Amino acid sequence: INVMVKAARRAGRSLKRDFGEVENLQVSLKGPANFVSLADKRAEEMLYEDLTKARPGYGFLGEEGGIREGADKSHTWIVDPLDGTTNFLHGIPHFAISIGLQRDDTLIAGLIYNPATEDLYIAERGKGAFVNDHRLRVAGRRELHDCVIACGLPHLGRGDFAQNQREMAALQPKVAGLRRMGTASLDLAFVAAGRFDGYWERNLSPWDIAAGIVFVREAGGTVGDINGGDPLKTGDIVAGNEIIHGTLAKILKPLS
Ligand code: LIP
Repeated sequence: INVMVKAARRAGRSLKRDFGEVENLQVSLKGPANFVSLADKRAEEMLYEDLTKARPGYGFLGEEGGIREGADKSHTWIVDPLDGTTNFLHGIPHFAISIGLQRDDTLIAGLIYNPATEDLYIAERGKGAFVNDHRLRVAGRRELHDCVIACGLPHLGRGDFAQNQREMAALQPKVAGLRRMGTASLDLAFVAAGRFDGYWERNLSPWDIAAGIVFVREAGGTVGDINGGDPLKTGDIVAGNEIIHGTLAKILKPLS
């Protein structure tokens, strides 16, 4: 955790300097509406440098650089240097660095850091989840009609719009509110913090959710793939307390 915190703080200072400087960030497209900028690349290189210096053998899977193998085949950092790139480039201060640590097939630690608000979330398997030293606990609401549920929306070039419309039609009338914030790691951190009662999204990448999965579990919640598999492999995730997770999965699964 100390290694992760130190690395995230340095990369976070770099993101903070770059925030609001879009014209100097050489923004380009990786695919339709899939932006990357110098800010993402700089932050990822800093994280790679610091994390591999502290743990030389570990592998490193980053959103921008892909997989960089290490001698230690059992440990891998799973890193999104800038989750919520679109928010960042539009001056919306809701973005994060997300670092997960996997040992063999188990996620053992996570860090999510929003440099704009300086909220630092840390979680370690079996030791709990915290934001700025306050312990996190998922919300206890049991009925969907009391719940605020977060989601992701497909956008230009990515996702199944018809499926998303079926999901919206099924859920919108049943919940107290739906939210789309634009940063998957923070959506999961907010579920862990009990701010959102639940969350689902499809077509995500491992770096969007590796850290967040540890948070939901350590805050007493349930997180899985919509169809029951491993969300890290499928990218289709649903999270909440045990009851809300079950209710959401039951509604979403037949719409898959
Ligand atoms: C983004 C997510 C966002 C999701 C987008 C995208 P990026 O990550 O966190 O919530 O809806 O599809 O994957 O690309 O900004 O790191």
